[in-house]
Amino acid sequence: MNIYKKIYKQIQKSDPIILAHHIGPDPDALGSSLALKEIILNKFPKKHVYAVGHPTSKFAFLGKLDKLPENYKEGLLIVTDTPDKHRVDGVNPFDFEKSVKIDHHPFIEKTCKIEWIDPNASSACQMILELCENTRLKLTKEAGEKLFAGIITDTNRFMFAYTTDKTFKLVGNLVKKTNIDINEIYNKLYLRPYKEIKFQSFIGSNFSITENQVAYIKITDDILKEYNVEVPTPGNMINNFNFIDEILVWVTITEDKNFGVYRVSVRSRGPIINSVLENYGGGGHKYASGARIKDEENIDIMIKDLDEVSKNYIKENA
Ligand SMILES: [Mn+2]
Repeated sequence: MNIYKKIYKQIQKSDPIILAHHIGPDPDALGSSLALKEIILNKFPKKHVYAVGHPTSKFAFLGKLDKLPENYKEGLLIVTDTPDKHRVDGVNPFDFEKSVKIDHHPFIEKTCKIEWIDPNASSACQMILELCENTRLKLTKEAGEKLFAGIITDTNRFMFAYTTDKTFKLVGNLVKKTNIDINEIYNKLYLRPYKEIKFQSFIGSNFSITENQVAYIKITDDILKEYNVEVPTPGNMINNFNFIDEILVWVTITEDKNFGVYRVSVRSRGPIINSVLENYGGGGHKYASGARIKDEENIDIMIKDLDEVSKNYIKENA
C-alpha cells in the first residue's frame, strides 16, 4: 500500500481526528493542519476533527485553532510540519495509539506510527496537496487559500530551493481547481504597518558582519519596545535580508524577556546551518533554522560556529 492510501485509510477509520503542528507556528504549520481539517470534513462531514495548538494573532486570518477534546486519546493524531516530539504544540504524540506524521523537515526522530517525510518537498502544505491528488480527499476553496499561503511563505514566493516542477504543478492545479484570489492572500500575508519598515531599517543598518560574511544583530527588549514591535517580529522579517552581496549567513537574536531566552533565527545563501543550530537545541532546514538559547555566552559561540561553517563554504566554493 502506498503512503497516500495508508494515510487515507487511517483518516477513513478514525474519529476523532486531532491535527497538530509545531510551536511558534508559521503559515505552513497553521495552513497544513487547518486546511487538512477542512479537507477531511469535506469528505467526512460527520467526523470530529480538531486542529490544536496555541493561537497566534499574526496569522489569525488562516483560521481558528480548537481545544483538545477529552477523548483525544481514542483518536488519530496527524502532526504536520514538525520533525520532533518536543516541538509538537499542544499534544504528546506518544499519548496516541494511532498517529501520522506529514513533514518536510530532515528526519530527527520517530514520533508517529506512520511517517511520511519528504525533505525534498517545499512545504508541508505542498504535501497536503499531494495527498489530495492521490486519494479521494478533495480540496475546498478555503483549504486552497490556506495551503497556498503556507507554500508561498515556506518557499518565499517560490524563491527557495525545493521549489520544484512538482511545486508548480501542484500549485497550478490548486489555482485552477479552487479559483483562489491570490492578490487577496498576498495582501493578508505581506501588508504591514510602517513601524515594521522602520524597524527593518534599524536591523539593516545595524548588522555586525564577520570576516566570513555572517551578519548578526542582537535585539534587546528595549529596542523592541522602542520600535513598538513584538518578540517574533525580527524572525518573521528575516527573509527580507536575502540577496545581500556581502552576506552569506544572517542571524537575528531577539531577547524574549518573558521566557528568559534569546530567539535565534538564521538564514543562509549557501552554507548549511541546521547542523550548527542542532548543537544549541534548535534545528530546521539546511538554509533556514532557529533555536531558543538561554545563555548569552552560547550565542557568541554559536556565531563563531556559523562563521566557521561559512568560512569552509567560501573556501570550498572559491
Ligand atoms: Mn514548513
